[in-house]
Amino acid sequence: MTANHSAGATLSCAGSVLDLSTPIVMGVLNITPDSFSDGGRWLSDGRPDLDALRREAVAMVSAGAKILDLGGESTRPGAAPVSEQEELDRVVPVFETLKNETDAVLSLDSSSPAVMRAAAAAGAGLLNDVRALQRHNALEIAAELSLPVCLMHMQGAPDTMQQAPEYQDVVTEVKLFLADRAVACMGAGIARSQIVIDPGFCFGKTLEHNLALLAQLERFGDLGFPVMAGLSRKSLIVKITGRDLDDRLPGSLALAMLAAQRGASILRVHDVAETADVLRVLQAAEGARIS
Ligand code: 7PM
Repeated sequence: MTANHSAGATLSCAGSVLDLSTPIVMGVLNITPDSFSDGGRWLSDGRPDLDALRREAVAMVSAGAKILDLGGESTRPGAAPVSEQEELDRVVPVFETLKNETDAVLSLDSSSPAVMRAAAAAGAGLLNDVRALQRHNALEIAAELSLPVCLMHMQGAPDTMQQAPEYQDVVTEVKLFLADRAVACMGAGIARSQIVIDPGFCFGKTLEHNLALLAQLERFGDLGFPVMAGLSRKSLIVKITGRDLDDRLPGSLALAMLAAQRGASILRVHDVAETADVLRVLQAAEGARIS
């Protein structure tokens, strides 16, 4: 049974309303030179390749993506920090271009308040922060922008988070962190209905930690917020299957199915069409069981 705790939930994203009563797909467009899976694909000479991004965005939306996640800072392990100006130069032109190209919600993957403000002005409909709005002024700016926010858990920082991740009880600790950040958001004036939470797979987690979070993903639904899961092409697939980067699709699809069955409302993925088919099969199979 798909334990969708956000059944009936919707997310109001700057004029677009997302129906979260069944799991939806968020397509990933990393506008960075070094993101682990599509690094540099959307940049040429360090600048966004707007034609290539336009084509990919249209393709992702026609394949079923309801949200596109655009980020200018690679947050994979060991990633080099990027200046705020570089992040702005990468993402703002892309929002300005894509907002007229598709009716998908455009999500900003950033922790920088200045980038959030600029992206909102350029068409962002969702703020996705891997640091859960902990940077100075991030809470206040997010509240001022009145956009929905995704709060993700990360232990440590991208350049060191995978060296020695350690928890007493990873699920309880991650859940408590997200509950705490959600309370901080509501205290800053962000409506409860505008908050999404995300356990942050591979952000300061070993394979065992990631598998425990996936096994107990339904516990995050108890907090009453829609859950986002980003498992696509991540390192846990390599550790389980031994596959290299170009062959992580089967593992990614299996993880997407499991996350959806365990209550995830938003699946953050690189392979949109394939994941959309997985969700169609899941919903048909669950529908058969229910009826
Ligand atoms: C390691 C490998 C770290 C890949 C990060 C990545 C998430 C995200 C990213 C996630 C939310 C990549 C990702 N992952 N935002 N941004 N949840 N909310 O695809 O799991 O490069 S970055």
